[in-house]
Amino acid sequence: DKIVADKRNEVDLRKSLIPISQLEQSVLYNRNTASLAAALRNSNSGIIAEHKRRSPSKSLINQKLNVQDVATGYEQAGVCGMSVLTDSKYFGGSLDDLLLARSVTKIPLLRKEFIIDEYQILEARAHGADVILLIAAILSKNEIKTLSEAAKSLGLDVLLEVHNIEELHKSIMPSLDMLGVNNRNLKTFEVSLETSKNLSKLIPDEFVKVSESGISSIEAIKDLKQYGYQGFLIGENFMKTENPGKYASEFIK
Ligand code: IGP
Repeated sequence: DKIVADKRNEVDLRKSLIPISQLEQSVLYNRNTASLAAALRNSNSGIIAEHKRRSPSKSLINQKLNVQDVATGYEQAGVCGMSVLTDSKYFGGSLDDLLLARSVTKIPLLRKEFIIDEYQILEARAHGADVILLIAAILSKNEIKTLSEAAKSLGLDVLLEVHNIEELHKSIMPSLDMLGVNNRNLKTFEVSLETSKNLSKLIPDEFVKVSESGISSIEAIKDLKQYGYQGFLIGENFMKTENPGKYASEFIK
C-alpha cells in the first residue's frame, strides 16, 4: 500500500512534466515490438533474466555492473527475454535502465514496475519495453482489464502476476498473454516453489505459465516444467554473480 501511494505521487509528478504527446513522438514508441509469450512458447529454456540491483527483501544484490553489459550477457546466453526493474525507490532501477538495455539488445524486454496508470504503459513503450507486468495484488479486476487492454492495443504483451487463488480468479481474462505465479510471499518475503505448483492446474491452457522468484537451480526448472510452466523469471540468482550472463548460460545449454 505504501508502494502504491509512493507510485501514485511519482506518476503524477512525471505526468505533469512529460506530456503523453511527447512519449508518443519518441523513436522507440514508434517501433515494432517483440512478443515474449511467443518466445517462451518456442523455447526449451524459458528463461526470463532480470536486471535487479537491490530489493526490499535482500537490500544489496549487485551495484557494480552496468545494465548494458548485463543485457548483452543475457542475450548471448540465449535467454528468451529480459526483465528490467524501473522502480527506483525500492529496487534502485530507472526508465533509463530500460532505455540502455534496449540500446544493446533485440530480445523482448519487460518493464518490471508497479503499474497503476495507463501513462506508465506509454512510458514503457517509449523506453523500449515489449511487455508489461501487472500485479493482481495491487489492482482491482476493473483496473486489470483497463490496463491490459490498453497494453494490448499498443502492441505490448501482458504478464499478470498472482500469489494465490483469489488473485487468480479475479484476474483471468482474454487480454492477458502470460500468467505469472510469484513464489515470494509479499508479506514475509519467504519463497516457496510450491506456490507455483499449487496454482498451475488452475491456470487455463491458453496462457503461458511463468514461475517467478526464488528459482535457483536447473532441477527446480525441470520440476516446474512438469507442472506446465514455460517461463522462469530469475533475478537474484543471476545478479548476485559477477557475470550474470555467464551464469544464465548454464541454465540454457
Ligand atoms: C525475480 P528473484 O527471486 O529471482 O530475484 O525474483 C522476480 O520474480 C522478482 O524480482 C519479482 C518482482 C515482482 C519485483 C517478481 N515480481 C514485482 C518487483 C515487483
